[in-house]
Amino acid sequence: MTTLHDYLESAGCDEGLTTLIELIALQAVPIREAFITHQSYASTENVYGEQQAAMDTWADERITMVLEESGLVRELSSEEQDEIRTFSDAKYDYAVVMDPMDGSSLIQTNLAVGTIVGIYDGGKVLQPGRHQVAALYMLYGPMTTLTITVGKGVYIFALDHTGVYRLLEAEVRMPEGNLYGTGGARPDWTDEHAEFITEIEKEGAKLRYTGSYVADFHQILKYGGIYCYPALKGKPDGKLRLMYEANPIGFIAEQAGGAITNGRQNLLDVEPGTAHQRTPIYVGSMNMIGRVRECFARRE
Ligand code: AFP
Repeated sequence: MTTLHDYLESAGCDEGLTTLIELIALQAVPIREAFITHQSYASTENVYGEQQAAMDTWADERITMVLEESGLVRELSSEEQDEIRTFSDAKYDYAVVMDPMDGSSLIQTNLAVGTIVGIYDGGKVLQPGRHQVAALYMLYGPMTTLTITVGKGVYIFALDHTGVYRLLEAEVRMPEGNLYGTGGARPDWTDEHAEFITEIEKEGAKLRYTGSYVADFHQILKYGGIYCYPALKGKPDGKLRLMYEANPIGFIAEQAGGAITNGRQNLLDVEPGTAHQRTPIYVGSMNMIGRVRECFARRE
């Protein structure tokens, strides 16, 4: 069965990118082990003022250390760190953005959480998402899976008991579908968002939302539909982050035949101003994204 290594070679990835992707993917092994010993919340807050789960800081420190030691990464920006890190000794020019532990508030409930990563060439993380050379996420569910694109379609691998990723699904296509998940409380939704949700609910869309973006998106990737975290009254940029959450998942969605938008613009085209900027997110099947665009255009 095709391994991740076989696939990256056949996709024409050079040695540096192959090594970097494999190194990141293999962090799933210690991360899975650490869940048992890092159940609690830490006493620290991240740059957004959110209390960090013990696994937020553990996974962040672990992946940061591994990337710094690898010599493959010149810049690193993590959702859990205030500043962009520069590794001046790096021999390669890759730049990495990451949400080391997405959905961490669900760890104590044993629901699926994940690690999201975007990789750029050229040594800089502040680039539009469209410039990513690879995007991936590990999903820690009943299986540990790696969903990846290197700009040549989307592939899903499963981690086996020997620590090898084996191909589970090639050339994944996101079907049209009618599942939806949305963040934010209904009284806080904007008029555009409320109208969109009301319309799709009337047409039979079915709610599926856990509060773990990576898990909720994976369901949309497999079954079709839409994941939304909208602008909220008083929070026009919503909650999720452009660089760590929107761009890697958006790249994967596009490569699977879906799309990502803030309602008015494809998020992969947004030039990031700062590493931690937030954005409203709508990501999913083409039919649903088309409906979002229509709803927003009607209110222009
Ligand atoms: P945590 O990593 O703090 O659990 O945040 C998760 C997240 O950024 C994203 O994974 C979820 O989709 C979203 O927040 C959930 O937010 P709500 O709790 O407001 O629904």
